[in-house]
Amino acid sequence: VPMSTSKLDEWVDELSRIGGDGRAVNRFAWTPHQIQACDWLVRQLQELGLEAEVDSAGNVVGRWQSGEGKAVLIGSHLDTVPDGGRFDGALGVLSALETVRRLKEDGFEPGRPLWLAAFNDEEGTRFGTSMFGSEAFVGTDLSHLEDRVDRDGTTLSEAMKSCGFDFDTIPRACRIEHIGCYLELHIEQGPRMQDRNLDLAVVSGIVGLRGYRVTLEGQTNHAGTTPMRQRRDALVGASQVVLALRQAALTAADVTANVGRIQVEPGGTNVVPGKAVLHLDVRASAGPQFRQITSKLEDIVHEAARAEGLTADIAVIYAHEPTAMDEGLSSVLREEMERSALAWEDLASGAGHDAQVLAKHVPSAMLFVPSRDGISHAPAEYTTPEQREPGVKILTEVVRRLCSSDIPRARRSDPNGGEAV
Ligand code: HGY
Ligand code: MN
Ligand code: MN
Repeated sequence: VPMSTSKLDEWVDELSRIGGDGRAVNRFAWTPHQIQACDWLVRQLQELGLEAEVDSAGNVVGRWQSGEGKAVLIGSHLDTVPDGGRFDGALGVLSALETVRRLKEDGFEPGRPLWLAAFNDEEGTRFGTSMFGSEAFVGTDLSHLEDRVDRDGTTLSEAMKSCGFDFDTIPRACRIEHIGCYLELHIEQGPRMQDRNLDLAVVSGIVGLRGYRVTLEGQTNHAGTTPMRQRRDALVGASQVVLALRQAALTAADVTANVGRIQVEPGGTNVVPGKAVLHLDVRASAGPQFRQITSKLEDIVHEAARAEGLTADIAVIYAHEPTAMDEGLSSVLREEMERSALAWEDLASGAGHDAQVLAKHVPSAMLFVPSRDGISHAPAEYTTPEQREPGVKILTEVVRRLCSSDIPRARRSDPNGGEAV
């Protein structure tokens, strides 16, 4: 397909303006920008002749009802992290949209339904509810999230109501029974493809990740009159957690740890902090390391609390297991990449994705396109038009094959060392 006829680049620019200020994109679930992006996508899908709507969990679902059997589902997410880039999630959704456009333009008649999803709140930016939309789509019980609050004290159910959604109707979004397999195109969000001059990558597996809210409480006191050795300083305890956690990740193989935010109270310059709340994220791609870093995290927090005379509370706010991709589907991706004579390799994903939710229910696979200098979750996130095109080309050819034949089923190896499922 000559790139001149591709709509992808135009759509990237158009979508970037929804919640974007020309520098960064801020498009969070249950906000007018997210609703505007969903409505924009529904319009594009309808213009291509698909049935499309926003479901009760805020997902956009487009359906090309053709042929028979379970649907091939393609897509990603439209929401972003704070001050995010223009490609994380969005490029996967728009590449899926361009795939549908090309197949329609070719006069292709799918032998099975082809669905497109833009999952809501993959990032969990406001409420820590990561993979919210894809979890609802596969039927996960989300009732424990109802009273989650954001930084302003707004509850999730109030935020949903403000956009015309009802927390109690989330279960209606479950439509996994109609799906035969899932394919997601995503930017790599790391430097390996650029370092190795790769055009494409097949994702071998997705990292396990856990998000925590750690609350340390000591004693608020006077900064000048409280003897140094009599302080119970929550920020000192938090600082020990930050550095010990980094050390633990540095000395373990293939583990990451990140403290993204610390709130300190009461926040006076001349007041010993009595309370510190840390939001942190730990990851590992294999089961044993994942279990090790999550238990090490607890030891680190309790050790810091003991040393500073603090109380500690550790709350898990999100948790997704390390997840292998489906071998059968991944082989189809590899065959098409091999046929394209482009440079490709298998790569593990250090980022979490909706595919790790879908993979627990249907054969799922992912392909990557490069990120300039590996930057992501930042305004500098970029993938050139020339780097976007191979991804759409492969996605289109693989979808064409999957919609014309049986969906390959293969036994998936379980990275947790358990039995293949
Ligand atoms: O955090 C992640 O890896 C994903 O972007 N939600
Ligand atoms: Mn992301
Ligand atoms: Mn993403």
